[in-house]
Amino acid sequence: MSGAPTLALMTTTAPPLLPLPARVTPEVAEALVEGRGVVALESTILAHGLPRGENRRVAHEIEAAVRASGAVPATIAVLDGQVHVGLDDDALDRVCSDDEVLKLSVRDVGVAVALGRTGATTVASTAALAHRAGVRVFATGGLGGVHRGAAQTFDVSADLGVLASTPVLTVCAGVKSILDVPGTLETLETMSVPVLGYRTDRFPGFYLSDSGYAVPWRVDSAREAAAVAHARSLLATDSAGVVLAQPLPLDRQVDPALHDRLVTEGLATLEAEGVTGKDVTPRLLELFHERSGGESLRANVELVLANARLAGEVAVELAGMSG
Ligand code: PSU
Ligand code: MN
Repeated sequence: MSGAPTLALMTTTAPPLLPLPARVTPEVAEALVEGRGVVALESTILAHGLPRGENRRVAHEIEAAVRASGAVPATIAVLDGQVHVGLDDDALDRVCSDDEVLKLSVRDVGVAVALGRTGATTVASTAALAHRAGVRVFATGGLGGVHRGAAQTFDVSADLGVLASTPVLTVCAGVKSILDVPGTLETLETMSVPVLGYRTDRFPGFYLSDSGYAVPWRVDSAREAAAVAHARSLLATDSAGVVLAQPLPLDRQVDPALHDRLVTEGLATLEAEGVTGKDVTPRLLELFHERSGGESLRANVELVLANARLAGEVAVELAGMSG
């Protein structure tokens, strides 16, 4: 990022200015212009992935985790047709409590902006908007991916296509085991998205520390992860993003037997209810939280916070390399 003209484009107090039709909070804009570490955060996990009440507390904790690593959090959402990069307390309150908040993937963002709607951004749309704003690191819980039975339903998350075309490093705990994990890993390979295990050779399974599949690469520090993104940028081989997958510690994962039961029952309920499309992931998460006595929620929150912390470290390292 360079100099003052960019700051002028990003000033939040003025009406939206082209070419970035977004409100960027002064804190985020300044950090970007000064080349400091910034971490994008999605809002769908808040609006549609966590229960009401809990989500507001977690929203604050995620941002605090990014700050604890010395980086600036930039939670992204669309409010009344305006893209926001960085949310103040009122905006976070709204995302966490308003029933009108839609789930916006990349294809929906332009529509929501044009029609003046309000929505939370998924991994796909958050990564796309983060890139547009000049943010290179992103933290989330689990990526969307290839759903089980996708050969029949064609349900493959738009997250994968965006990761394949957007140079943002995404820190996650793998993909939820409600998905077709090997199918998702194959697709990431086909789409030339590198997957790095953080201090592990195994691809994490979100609630589970190990999905049962290997990762192609391992890094052992935030510095190594940042170096990967930096090298890809220098080599101009960074048209795709990087997935940095951090597992829950083994003693913090959800009990595998409970987990298997939740997946089996959850998928059956979904089929019985006829849930499809963008409602699949939120409904499954809701069922998990209801049926696990809070265990899935506990694990979900812990892994998101750990990812936010690691993303903050990577963002700081990457800022240092580019500076
Ligand atoms: N993983 C979570 N919680 C979530 C999601 C993923 O632990 O809320 C959300 C993310 O926003 C992700 C989206 O981008 O679900 C994927 O939805 P779909 O499968 O409809 O693409
Ligand atoms: Mn889907």
